[in-house]
Amino acid sequence: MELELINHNYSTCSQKVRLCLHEKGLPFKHTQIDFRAKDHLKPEYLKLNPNGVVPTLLHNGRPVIDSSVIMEYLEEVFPEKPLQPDNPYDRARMRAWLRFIEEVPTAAIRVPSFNAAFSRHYRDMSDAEIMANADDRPLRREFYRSMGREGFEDSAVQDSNDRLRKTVIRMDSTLADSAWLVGDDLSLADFCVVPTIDRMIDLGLDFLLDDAPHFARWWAAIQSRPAYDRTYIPGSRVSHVYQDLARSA
Ligand SMILES: N[C@@H](CCC(=O)N[C@@H](CS)C(=O)NCC(=O)O)C(=O)O
Repeated sequence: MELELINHNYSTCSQKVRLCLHEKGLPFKHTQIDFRAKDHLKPEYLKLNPNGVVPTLLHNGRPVIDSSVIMEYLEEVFPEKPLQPDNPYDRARMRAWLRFIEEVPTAAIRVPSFNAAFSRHYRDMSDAEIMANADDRPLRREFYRSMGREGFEDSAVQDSNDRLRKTVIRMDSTLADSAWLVGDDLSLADFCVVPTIDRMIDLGLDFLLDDAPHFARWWAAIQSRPAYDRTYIPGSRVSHVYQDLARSA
């Protein structure tokens, strides 16, 4: 197989790439790592991705890392069924969205995700174990240190909610004038933020999506893409794995 995606079903960064691969109709081998076994921190994986995170794309065996970089790489190598504008100015607008999404909502969603789902794995660790666990993470040492054993404090949760809400408002204002985040065509910018929105809903943060009618229309359009269903296979939501998070319909 020409393309292999080393990833995790419920990793939001992996979902960005899966959305693109499915939308572009590119077959790929789906290799899932085991986070609990720390597969992503083992020497053989760190040789491919020294950041110790997923996803990693292997293209004919060569690694490409970082989800947004992978998305743009796929555009360059497989330009059929494009997911980027054909002119430099609009591509710059798309990239500005990518950078904003990486810096603001992608970082913000980690706080409620860890508090609701993942921090439970650290609750019974000693201080030394907490520090050693944080020190193992090439990209996220400070993040794991500040989470500690109890999860993030209320002020961090509030700050994260504010950043998520500001993202929705900014999107709603853009989507008042265009079908997608960059003009009339779906692009990488839209797919970059989809996993954060899906995670917000999964965690019960959908109240942050209220009163945003243009955003609501966009979200319905995203959900009607076949690529969306093909990406959100069983195990792709934290509530599929941590069943105490599942809400009754
Ligand atoms: N900038 C990287 C970030 C990737 C990232 O943070 N991946 C998360 C899952 S969404 C991960 O592998 N976390 C592992 C960990 O926290 O140990 C990208 O976009 O690929």
